[in-house]
Amino acid sequence: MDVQSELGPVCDILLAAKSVCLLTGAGISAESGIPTFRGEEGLWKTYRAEQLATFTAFIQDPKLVWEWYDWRRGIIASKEPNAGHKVLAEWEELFPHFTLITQNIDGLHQRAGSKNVIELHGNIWKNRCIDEDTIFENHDVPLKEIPPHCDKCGALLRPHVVWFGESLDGSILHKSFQLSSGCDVMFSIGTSAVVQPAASLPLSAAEAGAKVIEINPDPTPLTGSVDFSFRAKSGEFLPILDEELRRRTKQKKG
Ligand code: BJW
Repeated sequence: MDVQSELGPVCDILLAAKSVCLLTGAGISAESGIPTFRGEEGLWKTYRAEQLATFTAFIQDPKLVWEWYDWRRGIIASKEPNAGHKVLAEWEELFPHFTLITQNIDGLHQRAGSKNVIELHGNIWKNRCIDEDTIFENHDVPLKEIPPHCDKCGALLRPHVVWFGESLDGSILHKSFQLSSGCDVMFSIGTSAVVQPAASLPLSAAEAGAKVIEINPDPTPLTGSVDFSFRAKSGEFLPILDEELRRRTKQKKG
């Protein structure tokens, strides 16, 4: 889709929208230098998902799984939010009803200034006791103990993230579907749209009548069902869209 010719219609839709909802994935953090999961540079190229991102894998070898998370925490801690994260943080003020739902566990949206972020797959800076479910925030890089144990009961701690085969938090998921199916415009940004149930959020928005806009350098299973698909990097495209939106808003006012 040609960016320049489609920018106008997208701005018109956004300026008329009462509520805007976004789903982000690993691609929005790619320009910050954080590896995505799939694709040429993806994390699964080096490690098989089943080896590391399941509870079974964790119980079989907690040290290996924690070493992987410790490595990723080190990468994330050394990176900064990019222009895409920053635009979305500013959009909290721009749109009266704005919802940011992310599959990412890296916390970069919050570091860019986003205040209300719905985290579908958890957060890498939180650890959870496997016996009592107590959650501990932990920003140590590297971790002091691998695998770490609960200060209260001594049981193993696990990363507070959602692994394959695990259910997402019911209330978070319910709220996400409610918001996506009630919005006027839904964005799908930097996600391969293959992991369920997150990938169904833009579809639920489309089914409820929202306009759906995808931003991704590559096509995804969602591409054929959206209204606009911009083949672009989010850190480059979002600032262009933001500038055009603000220019038109100013023009309208005066
Ligand atoms: C750029 C860019 C730039 C690059 N700008 N873009 C059917 C229905 C329901 C469930 C299933 C189903 N079939 C199978 C399932 C089970 C499974 C699933 O979906 N599997 C699929 C792989 C088929 N789902 C689950 O298990 C979920 N639980 C569940 O469904 O519970 C109920 C249930 C239980 C038991 C049995 C069945 C059902 C849980 C899913 C948890 C996902 N967890 C992970 C790991 C989190 C922790 C961690 O990080 O370590 O979440 S997996 C990984 O994938 C991570 C991500 O959040 C998630 C999505 O990945 P994402 O963000 O899309 O990244 P990529 O790498 O895939 O894509 C990046 C994109 O960016 C690419 O498209 C690039 O082109 C693009 N990009 N540069 C913009 N600059």
